[in-house]
Amino acid sequence: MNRTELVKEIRAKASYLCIGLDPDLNRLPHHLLEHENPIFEFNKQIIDATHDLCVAYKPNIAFYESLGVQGWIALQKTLDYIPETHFTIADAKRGDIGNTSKRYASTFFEQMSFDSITVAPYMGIDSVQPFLEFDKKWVILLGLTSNKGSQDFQFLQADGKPLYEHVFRTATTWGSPENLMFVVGATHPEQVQKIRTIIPDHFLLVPGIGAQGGDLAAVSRYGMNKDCGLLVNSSRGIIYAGEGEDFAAHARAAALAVQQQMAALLDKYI
Ligand code: OMP
Repeated sequence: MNRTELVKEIRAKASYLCIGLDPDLNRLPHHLLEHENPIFEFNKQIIDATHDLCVAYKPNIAFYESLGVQGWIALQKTLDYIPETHFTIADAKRGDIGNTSKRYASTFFEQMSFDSITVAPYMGIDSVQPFLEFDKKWVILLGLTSNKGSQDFQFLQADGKPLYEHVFRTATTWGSPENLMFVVGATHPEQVQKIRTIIPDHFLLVPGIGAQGGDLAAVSRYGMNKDCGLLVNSSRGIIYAGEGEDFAAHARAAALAVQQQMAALLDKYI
C-alpha cells in the first residue's frame, strides 16, 4: 500500500488506529482452544469485528514464531485474511549485516507479503538499506521507543543532542516519506513536538496507548501533520478487552472508543 492509499483510508474511516495482533495462547478465551488453529481463529474474529474501525493491523512476530510451525501457519493465514484495504506491519524488529537483512526482507516482503516491517537502527545504514530496496514496501524504524528502557541509551547525549535525535536526523536521508516511517512511543508526547521539526512529513507508528498508559490526545496534538501522519497502535487494550465467548464484541467496543476519539482529534487538528 502506498502513502496516498493509506491517507485515503484514514480519511474515509476517520481513524488512524492500528490494531496489534499479539495473541498469547495463555490469554485466549478457553472455548477457542478446541479449534485446529486457535491463534488464527482468535485473529479472524478480531479482524471481523474491527476492520471498519482501523486502517492497519500489526502482528508482532514473537507471538507466532514462539509457537513454531503452527505459529508461522497462523501468521500466514492471518495475513491472508486481512482485507487488502488495510496496511500490514510485520512487527519483527529486524536488522543485521547487509546479506542477512536482505534475507529478512525477503521473508516478510516476498515469502510473506507484508506492506512493512519494523527495523532496529542500531547497526546503521547497511543494515536498513536492504529493506528499502523493495518497491512499494516500507521500513518502520525504531526512533524513540515506548518502554522504560528507552532511557538507557536513547536519551544519552551525543554531540549535544539525545541519541534518538541523531537516529531521526540521519535516517531521514536513507529513505523518503513514501517508504520510511518511524516508531515513537505514545509514552513520550513531550518529545514528539521536537521530532516533528526534524521529520515533518514522515508517518509515525505510535505504540504505547492502552496497556502502557500512553496519551493518545497529547501524541496526536504534537504528532499530527496535514496528512494525519500517525498510525497509533493498541494491542492488549483491544484484543483482550473481553475474555469470554463474546470477546470479539468487547474488542469492537474498545476499538470503537479509540476510533471515536481519533475522529474528534482529526476534526480538531486537520
Ligand atoms: P500493547 O502495549 O499491548 O498495546 O502492545 C504494544 C505493541 O507495540 C507490542 O507489540 C510491542 O512490541 C510494540 N511496540 C511497543 O510497545 N513499543 C515500541 O517502542 C515499539 C513497538 C513496536 O515496534 O510496535
